[in-house]
Order: sequence, then C-alpha cells, then structure tokens
Amino acid sequence: MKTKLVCASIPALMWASLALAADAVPAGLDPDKDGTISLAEAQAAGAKVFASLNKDGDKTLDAKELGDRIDAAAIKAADSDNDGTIDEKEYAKIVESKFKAADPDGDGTLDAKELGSPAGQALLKLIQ
Ligand SMILES: [Ca+2]
Ligand SMILES: [Ca+2]
Ligand SMILES: [Ca+2]
Repeated sequence: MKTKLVCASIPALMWASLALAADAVPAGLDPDKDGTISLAEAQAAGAKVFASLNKDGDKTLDAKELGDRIDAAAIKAADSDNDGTIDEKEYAKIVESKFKAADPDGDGTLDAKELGSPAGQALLKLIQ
C-alpha cells in the first residue's frame, strides 16, 4: 500500500477563528477593533458607500444608483427635500435610523449579534 494518509487536520485554532469570523463584526467596519460598530463607524462607512455609489458625481443618489440597498418607502421617508433622490445628508439620516433600529439594547454600539438581526442586515446593506 502506497497510500499515505495525508494529515489534513486543521488546527483547532483555525476552526475557532473561522467560527469567530462567521459572527464577528466585519473588520472594515470596525477600524477601532473593539468588536462593535459605533454610529460614527457606521456613518464613516456609509459615507464611503455613498461616494462609491454616486457614479455620476451629482451629489445625490437616485433609485437606480441605490439599487436594492434601500427600499422605496425608506427612500421616500428620508427624502426630506422631496427631489426623489438621496443626498449625503439624507443617506446619513437613513444610516442613523437603521442603526438605531438595529440597536435594541440602546447602548450605542452594534455587536455581531445585533448586526446579524434583520435590522442589522438592513444597515449592512447601506454601509458595505
Ligand atoms: Ca468599533
Ligand atoms: Ca433628496
Ligand atoms: Ca447594541
């Protein structure tokens, strides 16, 4: 028998970190690495997403640019100047309201569990 058992044992540590990654806060959203996302971190990430979505550079996002990130009702609710598009200020407002919806314990930060909730997922769409 030439078959050699290739030891494919993955170190327990790696499994542990994989498990951690699955329900951890995305690193890019947590620059201070405290394991949670603060409103400031969410706003900073949201501003980046806004800039990347705003391809025509007209300072606002229309429904097409927003895609499925925000539902029509939320766009309407946030569109305070009623021009049918979302500017950066309006976008930040949506991020803030989604952030608060995703923070039921009201401690001002979102942990991995809160981010995993439907409200947390809705927020992630805006800031990722
Ligand atoms: Ca943080
Ligand atoms: Ca508007
Ligand atoms: Ca919280």
